[in-house]
Amino acid sequence: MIEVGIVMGSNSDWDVMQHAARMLQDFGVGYETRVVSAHRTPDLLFEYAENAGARGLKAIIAGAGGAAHLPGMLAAKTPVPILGVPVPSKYLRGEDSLLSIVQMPKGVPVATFAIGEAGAANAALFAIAMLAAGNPALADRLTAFRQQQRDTVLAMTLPDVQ
Ligand code: RP5
Repeated sequence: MIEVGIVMGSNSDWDVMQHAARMLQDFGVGYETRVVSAHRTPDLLFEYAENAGARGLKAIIAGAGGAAHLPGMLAAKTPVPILGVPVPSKYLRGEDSLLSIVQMPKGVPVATFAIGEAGAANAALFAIAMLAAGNPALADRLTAFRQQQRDTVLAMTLPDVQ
């Protein structure tokens, strides 16, 4: 069952967005991936957003760089929660992407994550947390993931001063 859509403005975003896909895969959450560009395929964007709810998507992770209008325009066209991932851009290193995604007008929210790989992975974890509210087995996997992170940090050691 596909519950999460991962969309991005270009296949050049995949290096970053694959971290969302990998996380969903690790948790056994069904997802799909698509290139949907706000500026270059606006009709496809509308079609994807308009059908998302009826197709059973519970969340859409949308990554874009530069003038990153994809997450906001999806949010304008569907009530399915949109999780926006700012992709690092060539000239402004993703600060443009971040501000384009986060500064939504009141009434049309996009949950906005960190620039780059951490944001993509965290968007997936956020979608997993939302789905876990109605899925005890998934909630258990999320708890185990958190415990594993905790144990990794507790086992960290630091070198002696040279
Ligand atoms: C955005 O423009 C995409 O999300 C991508 O981050 C950026 C550059 O796209 P390409 O020129 O690599 O196709 O729409």
